[in-house]
Amino acid sequence: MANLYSRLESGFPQGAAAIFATTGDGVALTYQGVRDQSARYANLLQSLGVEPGDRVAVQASKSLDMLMLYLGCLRSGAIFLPLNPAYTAGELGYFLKDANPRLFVCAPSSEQDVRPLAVAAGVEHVMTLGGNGAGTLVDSVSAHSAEFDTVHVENDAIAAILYTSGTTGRSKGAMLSHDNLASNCFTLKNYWRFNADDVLLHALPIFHTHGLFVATNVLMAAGAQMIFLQTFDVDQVITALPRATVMMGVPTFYIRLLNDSRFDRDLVAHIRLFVSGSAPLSADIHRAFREHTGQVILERYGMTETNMNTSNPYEGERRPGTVGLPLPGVSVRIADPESGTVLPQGEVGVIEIQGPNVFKGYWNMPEKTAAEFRNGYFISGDLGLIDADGYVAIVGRAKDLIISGGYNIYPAEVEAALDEIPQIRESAVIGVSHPDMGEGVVGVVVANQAGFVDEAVIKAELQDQLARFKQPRRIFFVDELPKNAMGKVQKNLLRETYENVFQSPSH
Ligand code: MLC
Ligand code: AMP
Repeated sequence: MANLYSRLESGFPQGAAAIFATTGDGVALTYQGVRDQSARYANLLQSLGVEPGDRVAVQASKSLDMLMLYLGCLRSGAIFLPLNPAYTAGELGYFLKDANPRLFVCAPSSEQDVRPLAVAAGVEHVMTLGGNGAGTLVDSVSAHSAEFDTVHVENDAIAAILYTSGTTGRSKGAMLSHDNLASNCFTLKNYWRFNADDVLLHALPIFHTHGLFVATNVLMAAGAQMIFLQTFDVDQVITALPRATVMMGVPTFYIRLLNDSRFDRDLVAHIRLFVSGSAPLSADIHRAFREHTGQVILERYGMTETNMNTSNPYEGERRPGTVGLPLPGVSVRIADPESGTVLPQGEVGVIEIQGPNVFKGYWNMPEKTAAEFRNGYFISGDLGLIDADGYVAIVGRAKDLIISGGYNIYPAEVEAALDEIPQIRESAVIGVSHPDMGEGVVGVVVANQAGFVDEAVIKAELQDQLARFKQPRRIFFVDELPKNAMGKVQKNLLRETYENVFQSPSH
């Protein structure tokens, strides 16, 4: 029973009417519908010649069809490869070339633009999927049988590839096996007490670990149901909360809810669990949420490469400013960033992780994979400590990374795009405190021509180069960047200078 789908399906409720998901439009999909639709997708994939181990890349709006395609991939042994719809054509071209999928599914509205990229990358089939159930993928799938024998795969077989950017160089495809995903989802189901009576409010995107694996796999493992919202829309979330028992989100979700006058204690008195992750939840927001609602948010810590590593306890103290305890079966240690020596309890170092949750490596990048492991542990790049009670606290990052609204942005990538602009000589990109997104992106640039200070020109140049969420919200012009004796930009000084630029309400 190594196939993740088979393991999940063994927990599906038996009754024909058991609901899997309702959407914002009130449309419902039953668990029997999940069995049937995922079988149809698996059959469709086979009919297209998609073989076990082939990649199926998808860049489309969130939809239940996209989830059924994910399950169809699992069932047929194909590798599901979801991509953020915000990626530009240039970014997409790289992913298609690197992953070389057999099938690429895109939004109907972008087909004309992206088909040539897919053809250039040697992709055999291009199909379309709209958020509203339109497109050639959905048209084709209905002709296929709702019977499919889920294929047997080895535990180490790859179930999904998720791309993550790096501090240097190209994006890397993290390969997650059936076993990686299964082990983490059953651990979380038990740790967070998921059961068939739960109703999960799902407002996260499904092209990342959080919304796809943590939310959806755990839900299916428990045979629970979900309210499946297209995006985090505060009105829709407030309307849906009375029907939910659990919500998962990034800190921005909780910040936005706290800012809404309709969000109060009565609205959420029946909720049994609020989970936060993907970005730091400040101890202040944690406390404000508790004071306002009486609910104690459970914060957990994960990564694309490792799934979930630590979690505050379900019963027991959920400590603000910490990400809780290592999950059962997961080993977390704190090491000296340079030497790798394990540090004594209480000292700050780089967080390293080992366990069945840890990925199988980066697609086609054995050297990069090897460089991120030390003595069998994955080097997270997060700085933290473990307190006397075993709680892990993240105190910083050894990697130059910005997390905005739960999305990762690597300054090196944004700097490279800025440096391409003819008017710019050099640049430095930093993250500074943002009241809504946690961190906001700021570009500090030196112009080629004295007196050039046109922020709008620079922003316009970036428009087609980088996904919107990576683009600096503010650009500042300086005569020179502060550098140390080695010539390295002193980003800490820049962060101090620009620390308050997002504090006014207009940002
Ligand atoms: C959208 N925008 C963002 C952004 N999201 N900019 C920076 N950071 C973001 N996260 C852009 C939009 O394109 C828009 O551009 C402008 O910012 C304002 O958009 P908005 O309407 O305010 O944003 P919204 O659509 O509401 O999205 C915000 C959000 C969303 C927080 C709801 O980003 C989101 O769902 N984030 C969740 C990310 C996530 O799931 N992360 C998990 C990673 S897995 P314009 O053109 O209008 O200015 C992981 C492992 C783990 O990290 O541990 O879980
Ligand atoms: P990603 O590569 O998108 O999977 O992002 C993983 C990174 O998100 C981690 O390395 C952390 O830096 C960050 N992260 C995830 N959860 C938390 C959390 N609860 N607190 C602080 N940072 C987090």
